[in-house]
Amino acid sequence: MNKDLSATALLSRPHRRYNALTGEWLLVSAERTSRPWRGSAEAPPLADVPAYDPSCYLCPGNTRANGEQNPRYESTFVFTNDFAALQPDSPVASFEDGLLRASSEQGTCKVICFSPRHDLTLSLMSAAQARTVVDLWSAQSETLGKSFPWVQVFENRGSAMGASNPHPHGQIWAGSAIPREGEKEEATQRSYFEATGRSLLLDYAEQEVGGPRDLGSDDDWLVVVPFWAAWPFETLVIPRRPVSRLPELGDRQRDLLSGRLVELLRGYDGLFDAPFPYSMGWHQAPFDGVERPHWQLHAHFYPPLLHATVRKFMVGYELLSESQRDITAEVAADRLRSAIDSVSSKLDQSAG
Ligand code: H2U
Ligand code: ZN
Repeated sequence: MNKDLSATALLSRPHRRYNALTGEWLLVSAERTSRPWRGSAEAPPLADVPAYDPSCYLCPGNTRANGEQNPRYESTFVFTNDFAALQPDSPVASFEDGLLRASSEQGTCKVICFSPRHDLTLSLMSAAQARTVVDLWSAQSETLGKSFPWVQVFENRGSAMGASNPHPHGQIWAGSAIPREGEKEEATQRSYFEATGRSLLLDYAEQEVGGPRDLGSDDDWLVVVPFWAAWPFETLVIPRRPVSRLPELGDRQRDLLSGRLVELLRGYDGLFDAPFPYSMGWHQAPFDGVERPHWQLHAHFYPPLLHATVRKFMVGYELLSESQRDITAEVAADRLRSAIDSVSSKLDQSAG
């Protein structure tokens, strides 16, 4: 087996890659991006977002859709989603009739505002400001984990990803069942740990550090375009020491993470010189009191754009057969790394 990817014909020809974290394969059709595109174009993101918007339901002091008034918060702010998809008092029940099965689900949905400023996205924050968001994710995970085993922290950024409002915010949905993605990652990490005695993602991180898909690493963190990325500029953020859940992160890990996140997000915004849409979220071990040494905390970033105004659609083949991407993970990593470097050098110049 050849251990040097660039010495194979794979990089320039259609091939499949294995996603070790989900156990699924995907198709990589390198150099397919030159095909003509006459489909839909994404609207350019809103310019000139004000620091306060009197019509925003997340700004401090404003009234939400259910008539409640937000406090005049000065840092972060959390409230229960007024249109929650999960309810804590959903009655416990189950149903089975041959192949038909259903079971009730209990949970809660929180909306988490990252800043009182309507215009201060994570990518525009200083590392110290981003740290308040890291602390918020952790504290909310700890609290919600006392009542529900699955705590899904996420952010939809930009209208292309369905965000309803530019005010910097994320969501947390906590529920009683381990959902599909959690189950897949539980199975792959567990079987790797049982076979080797090691953590799948820690081993993966060590293999990627300093390599062609590494976008930035330090003693505690790796930001990488995963070898098996499906979305064009997908990234994975992995702690380099064993950590199962967000609340376990120490002070230094949180500081370094805040810096890495801001660096990555500025690179994303720099790529097409516009606020970059994405869905991101943390995968952490279930909060069910069970020891899960195989589980490694990590964040996924799934941005939809292939070009400034062209999005990747996960449609026909992707829906019916398997995920497919047009540029290799290595090309995407080169472009993202250049964007990160050029934003950093501009910041250095303006500071100096
Ligand atoms: P998204 O932008 O990712 O959709 O998140 C915003 C959430 O805020 C959305 O789930 C909730 C919506 O239900 N929301 C409220 O809870 N109260 C409001 O007044 C408006 C929106
Ligand atoms: Zn994951």
